[in-house]
Amino acid sequence: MYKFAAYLPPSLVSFIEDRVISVKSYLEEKGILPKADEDSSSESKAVTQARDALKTAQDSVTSLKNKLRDQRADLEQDYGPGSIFRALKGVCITQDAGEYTYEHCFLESTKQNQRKGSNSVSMGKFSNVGTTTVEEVNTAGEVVNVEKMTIEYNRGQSCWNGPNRSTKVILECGEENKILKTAEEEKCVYSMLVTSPAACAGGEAGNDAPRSKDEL
Ligand code: MAN
Repeated sequence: MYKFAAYLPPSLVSFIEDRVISVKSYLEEKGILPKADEDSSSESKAVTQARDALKTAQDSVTSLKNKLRDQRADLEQDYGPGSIFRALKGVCITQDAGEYTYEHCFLESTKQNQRKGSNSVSMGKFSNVGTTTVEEVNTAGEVVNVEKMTIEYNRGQSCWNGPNRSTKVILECGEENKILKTAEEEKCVYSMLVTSPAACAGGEAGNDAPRSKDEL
């Protein structure tokens, strides 16, 4: 086959060459082959476009997968009975008390922020929604056990010679989201008494306005 063209009539060779040139320029025009004046290492427009489209599609798959992962985590998150605390996630309330400002961000964290200075100590990260029994004096003056909802936070900043800080937020029905009292029950074990409309009877039945006023 060496110098095959040399054995063909010149008219046939030039005919074939013309056909090759016209097919090549057609393919270049359509972007299937790189243009002759382009660097031979560069790829054709069609390949670049296909690569860009693939990258865009891959990026969108990654972003959808991330969204799905977040939605799944959200479905597994404990928002309390009837998901009553869902709307409060990330809502932060504070209370000034002595040298600290205590902070409660619903279903996220509790903090002890120094009022003079910027030191902030984690009193725990959200762990679970639960219940606790507290003693209350009823209208007849008797001490009775009442079950209250709690939001618990643990794995806070470690305490010198003690446990990692933790907080039990005890909820009461009230018109406002408000910290009434913060106490250190034991070293680095805190309790916070918090009022919220979400803790009012009937709140778990849906997102209707709390029925506390009727009941009172
Ligand atoms: C800080 C505060 C206190 C805590 C001590 C423990 O002063 O977080 O609440 O009892 O550290 O060393």
